[in-house]
Amino acid sequence: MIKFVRLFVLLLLAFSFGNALRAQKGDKLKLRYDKPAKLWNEALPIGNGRLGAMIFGSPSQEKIQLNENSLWQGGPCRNDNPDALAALPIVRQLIFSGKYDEAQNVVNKSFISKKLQGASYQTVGNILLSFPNQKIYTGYTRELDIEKAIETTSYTVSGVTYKREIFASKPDQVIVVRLTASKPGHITFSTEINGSLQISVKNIGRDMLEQKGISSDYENIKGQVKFSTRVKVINSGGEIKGDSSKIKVTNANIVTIYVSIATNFKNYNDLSANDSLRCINYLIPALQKSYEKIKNDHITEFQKYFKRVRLDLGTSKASELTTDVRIKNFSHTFDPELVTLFFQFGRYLLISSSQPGGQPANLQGLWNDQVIAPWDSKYTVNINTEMNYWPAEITNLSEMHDPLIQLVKDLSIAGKQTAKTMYGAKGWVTHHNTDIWRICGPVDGSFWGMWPMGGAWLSQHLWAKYAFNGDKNYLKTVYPILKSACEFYLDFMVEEPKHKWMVVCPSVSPENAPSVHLNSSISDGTTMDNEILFGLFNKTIKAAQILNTDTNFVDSLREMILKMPPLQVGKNGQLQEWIEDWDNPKDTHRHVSHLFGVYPGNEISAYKTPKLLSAARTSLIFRGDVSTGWSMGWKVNLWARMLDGNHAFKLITDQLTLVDPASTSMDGSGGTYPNLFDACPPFQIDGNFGCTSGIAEMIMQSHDGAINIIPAIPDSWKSGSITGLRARGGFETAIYWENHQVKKLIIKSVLGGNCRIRVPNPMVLKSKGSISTAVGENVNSFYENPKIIQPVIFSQAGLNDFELKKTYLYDIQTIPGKTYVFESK
Ligand code: FUC
Repeated sequence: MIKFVRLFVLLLLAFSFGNALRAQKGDKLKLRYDKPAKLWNEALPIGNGRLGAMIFGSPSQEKIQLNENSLWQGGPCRNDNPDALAALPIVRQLIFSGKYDEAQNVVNKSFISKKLQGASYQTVGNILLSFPNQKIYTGYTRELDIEKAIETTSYTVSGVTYKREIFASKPDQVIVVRLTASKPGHITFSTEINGSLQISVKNIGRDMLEQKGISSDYENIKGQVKFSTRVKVINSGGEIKGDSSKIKVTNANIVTIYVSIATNFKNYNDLSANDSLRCINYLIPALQKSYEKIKNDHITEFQKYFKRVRLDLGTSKASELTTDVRIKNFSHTFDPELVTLFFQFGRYLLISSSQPGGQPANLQGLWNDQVIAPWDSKYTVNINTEMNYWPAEITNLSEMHDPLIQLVKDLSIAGKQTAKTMYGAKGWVTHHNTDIWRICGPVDGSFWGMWPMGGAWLSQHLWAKYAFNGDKNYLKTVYPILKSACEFYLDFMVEEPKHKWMVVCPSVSPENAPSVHLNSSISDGTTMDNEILFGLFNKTIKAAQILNTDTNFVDSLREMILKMPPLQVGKNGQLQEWIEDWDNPKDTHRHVSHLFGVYPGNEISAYKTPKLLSAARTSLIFRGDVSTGWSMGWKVNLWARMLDGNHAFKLITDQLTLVDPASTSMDGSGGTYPNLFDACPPFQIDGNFGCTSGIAEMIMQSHDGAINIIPAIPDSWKSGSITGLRARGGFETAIYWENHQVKKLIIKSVLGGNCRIRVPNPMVLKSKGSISTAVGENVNSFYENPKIIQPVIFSQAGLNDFELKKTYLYDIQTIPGKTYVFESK
């Protein structure tokens, strides 16, 4: 009997251990559903940076919606408005005499592009696989494994279990669909391809379809992006035949489908590639490889990036439910793994939509099923495009940053002509939108477009890549772009009459208008512009110093910084959004532009400028929490920088609010669609990326003189760990915390230099090296923060001191390539 009980206990243990393993392995990094997608916002995304697909997973008809990232409306073009040059002094005069409405009229007439408001990113079309007699099924599952980047659908019909496995391979540049069944001879279906831009579809032999198409016209520009798609079907067993633009497979055992797509796009000025040849050249080598090899190579390549970061915030039973239900339940259940999944999904999306050599992730990343997408799925550079890249460095995906760096390089060339034609200025400029043709002129109307700051913000990504990796050769290649961006503002900035400050004029605080002149947003010297330029000028100064060049130019930048408007705290104790105290405490506008200095900038921070951070906090409270998806994503980062983990978590909770997949209305409130895509609404990928970066900033920050470990952990993340986050100055971290105390910290130093850590509890160094309590400024130059101009604080502003929790600050001298292990004392 005793033996029997022992055996039973052992079996029970083995069983529960097995279950625990299953729960951990099976559910953690998967999006799971128990029904097919009816709508696009339920379908699941795969991508290899260039090719993207959304998979619906219906048993009787699989729909795979396709994208290729260079398929955009129109062709090479420019949209500068030359009338601006003569109108510039008039507009400035009107602004400086308070005639904002009149200034706005002139801007709309003479500055905003007369043609070409930006081209739309377009869909290739859909592959449809029609399976007869599969309307009634059981055991349906559909999942996206974001650790392997594979989508799987499985279900049972009449005792046969069918499985579809789909992925987009980076090494082999094709999308692969694998169909299997639990019994031989049961796979019967027909394949077709359609799309609004398609010109022709035909069969090539019995097992291939070829689709040809061209992008649509855009205003007066002819559609010139040609594309070719080939769908090759390989069956094992059964029969295959091609007929009337379809391929029919009957009674096969296994089927593999290879999808190759290519365009004639070489770069924004050149459409001379041969799309057909490219398409074949991608396909042929892929067909030489076995399915297993293509799949393994795909997983290896994807995991090279993905596995760099692991996050554990704890587990709960909630993760057993399907993803849509978990989003629905999130606000009232404890589901830390949904946060982990959402965080890692952002990294998955960046790896899948932004690969070196390709286009950067646009407003929808890589995924768009329309011919004219919402906001054309362009690059909105007054927040959205930059937000896409916030997770790139901190979450250890620096290579994924490269397409954005290339975009900035392109714009620095295209934008030179804009600077000259429109403003008679040196350097380069771009406004609030650009597209694959790298337009740089202002679009959409002055409310949005009259913002000559896109280049200045984007350029800071050039610096960010250096700040995390310290590669001086890289810095040398991007320095001329930083310099040329600064040259534009040195020429363009003008003295305003009241305080004699040098300002950007005309401009807007993105998409917002002061309540005092509601109908016009036009203004000068806005806080965001000043903060962006403070960042750009100081980063350029630093780059010049590192490269030992341009001392006179550095002096001119220094002089300009001293003449710019200081940060100002207004009568409500808030950080002013505009040059005058026009802020309305009831203004809940989605853009929080004036808080640029808190995040992504670092002009305002907890340890350096606590009073200003307190004013920024007041502004953030005025703006409220719930807003568009991307706005909430930004606020997660902002609350993290305000060291308030609970408020940051509140924003994550607001973001993880289930939005009806049918709701795409632009004035709905934001949240998350069932497929974990951010709902602005409509779908915009920026909110995904913003939240991923915000979660990282809650756990580790490196902008304020030290590597700050668990600076903004909410009460509910009592214990957890994260490995692989990167800090400025080439430090890679592994962080383990328990009961809100750092238990263990491992730091790998890539570049060497002083490593200053800020921790909530005393630590000791367990590995070789010496640790000391930090005093004075951090001598590591990556941690040197520029001095800010004395802010102007309204005398009765009633500013509170920013409350700082007790922390411990240590210094350790590091050697390149060495790892340092700290434990709690
Ligand atoms: C800006 C935002 C909108 C939207 C659009 C693409 O205009 O204000 O909310 O995100 O970009």
